[in-house]
Amino acid sequence: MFAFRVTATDGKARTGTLHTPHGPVQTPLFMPVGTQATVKGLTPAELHQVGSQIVLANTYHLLLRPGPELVARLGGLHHFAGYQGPWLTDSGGYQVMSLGHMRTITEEGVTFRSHLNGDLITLTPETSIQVQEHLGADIIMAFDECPPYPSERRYLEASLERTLRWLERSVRAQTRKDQALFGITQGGTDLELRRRSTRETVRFDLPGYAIGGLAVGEPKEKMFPTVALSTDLLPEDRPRYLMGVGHPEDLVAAVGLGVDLFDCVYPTRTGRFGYALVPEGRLNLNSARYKEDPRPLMEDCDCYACRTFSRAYLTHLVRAGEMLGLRMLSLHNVRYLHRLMEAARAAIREGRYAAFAWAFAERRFAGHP
Ligand code: PRF
Ligand code: ZN
Repeated sequence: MFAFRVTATDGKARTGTLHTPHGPVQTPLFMPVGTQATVKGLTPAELHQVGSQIVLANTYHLLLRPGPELVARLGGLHHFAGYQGPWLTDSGGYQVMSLGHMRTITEEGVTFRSHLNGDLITLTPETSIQVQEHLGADIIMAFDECPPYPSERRYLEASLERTLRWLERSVRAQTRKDQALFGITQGGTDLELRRRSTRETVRFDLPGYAIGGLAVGEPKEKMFPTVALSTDLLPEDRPRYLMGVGHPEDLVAAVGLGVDLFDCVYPTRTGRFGYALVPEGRLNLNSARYKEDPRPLMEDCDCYACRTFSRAYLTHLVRAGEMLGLRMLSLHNVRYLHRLMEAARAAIREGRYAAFAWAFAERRFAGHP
């Protein structure tokens, strides 16, 4: 049900198809984040139109509100949220650490106060999997602990060992056969610990693996060697998901290292802050710089915003605080990342990924918007 077929490789980069109960998806793939079971500001029809293939939702948020039983009663995420394509849910551990108040980690799980009403809540591997079974995503994530950066080696080690024990409990807790459970590696950027975490995680023979614990503030020259080590150790026939990574230049580099899946709030969040992604970087539409610019955000973009509106009009909407402006920037930004991954897939198929990455870097780091 979750077959993953690599159809072409170019160096370490691969392109392929991941099958899910709600249809196949093409990798490498960027997955937009729909924390509250909605990609902020975009309808399912718009997601479809910009080429989204999987949407990510968060256990932490949906556990607090509206509650997993309610979502289950209303047909799971696919029906509740009206998006019929594949979904992925994150397990909640990471969001507890970044959003929860007064959290304590024990062997049992993580106890925290709800940021909504102060209720005391405990999330364990068992409850995380149970919640994710209620939500009904196609891909669910093991319950893990993502240590902050920097953390002491002793802490990273204890945390990765605990994450492995939690993985075993997550696997045991799974009862549905129509959801793929992905394991998550930890170990920070300590290569020896990351090697241990990856080797032990792979022993569970899961349908996919995520590289966790990165993009938490470490320098890029520590993140990429960790990604490279991880993709060397992960099995070739399973999808590899680099969690929380979403800047265009990081996607291009990580695809070159053999990563297949990504998620990040970056395109939608930066859009809501008034920024448009372009090959040279970002346009800041809060500024007056483009207020009389008749061009679209991006000359060759096929998104609705670029086909319909000028930079001048979008600048007006953003500066006036109109919601259409922020919606259009999110739409364009998500489309931008999907097109970037489409171009990466074509380059891999045609054996020119290195040239593609160089051309991208040249425009991104030496180009003028
Ligand atoms: N674990 C989980 N979700 C995540 C991460 C992680 O380590 C990251 C890492 N930045 C993003 N989202 N479960
Ligand atoms: Zn566009």
